[in-house]
Amino acid sequence: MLDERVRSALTAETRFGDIRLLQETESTNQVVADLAAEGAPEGLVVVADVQTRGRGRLDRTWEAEPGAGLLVSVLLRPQGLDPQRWHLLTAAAGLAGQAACLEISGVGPDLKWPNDLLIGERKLAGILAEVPSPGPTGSPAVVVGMGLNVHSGPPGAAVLDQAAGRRIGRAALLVAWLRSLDSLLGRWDAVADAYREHCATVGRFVRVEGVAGVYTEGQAVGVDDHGRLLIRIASGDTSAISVGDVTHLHSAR
Ligand code: BT5
Repeated sequence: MLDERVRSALTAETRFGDIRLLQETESTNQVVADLAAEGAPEGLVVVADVQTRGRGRLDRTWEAEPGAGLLVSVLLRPQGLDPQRWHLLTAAAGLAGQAACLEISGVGPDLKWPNDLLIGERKLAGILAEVPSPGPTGSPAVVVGMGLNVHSGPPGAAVLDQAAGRRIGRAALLVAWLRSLDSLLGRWDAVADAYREHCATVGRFVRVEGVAGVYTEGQAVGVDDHGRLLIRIASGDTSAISVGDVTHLHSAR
């Protein structure tokens, strides 16, 4: 999937020098989490053709036929970044996904809070950030994984090949994502600003289903410094949501 020239360029220019390509695994996030617990350094990348237990948030699954999508996880060790701002790692991965799609396929998906890339209202990609045990080094670890439908996806999902009208290379997309992610990491204020600017949820009327099945409806008016979605509800008050599934209802008029 990656030739030597590309690998050495990534090693020279980014933190992502150690890229492991697997045919099949349970979950690339799990592989990276296990290696993090053994002390692997920041920059490890694991890519798989197929996952037997690809996961989403809240015990959900990520589905992808063998070879159909980009299934990738990276190990980050965000030294010096307040854990309250670790949501910026998900934001950076989403912004990098958007940039990589645009660069390689000409299609620029929308970012939906907190962790999706959409084409229209269909989901193209999802991002999952998990905090494994930091390992023997004691330095903090965050695994950031992305699943992106390149050649096909489950019914109702967006697929990059279809949106672009041609076959898109998974390797090119991977390299563009890693380069873009590398350039964003550490520029935390810029990531926060770019996320607010590019997040298509902000400005929309939305319904959010929270963890306990509690619904909040209103206009999304921003994302705060903790990564929470701010919703202006009917009473005029603002509600801050940290975890939930958003449905975009209609645009602001
Ligand atoms: C996510 O969760 O969207 C995060 C998905 C992260 C997957 C990557 S793949 C590489 C790495 N290794 C892993 O094990 N995981 C990461 P969430 O927001 O909870 O959305 C999950 C929901 O998306 C599912 O319940 C389905 O409804 C839907 N879904 C599953 N597979 C999909 C696909 N291929 N395309 C679009 N939607 C999908």
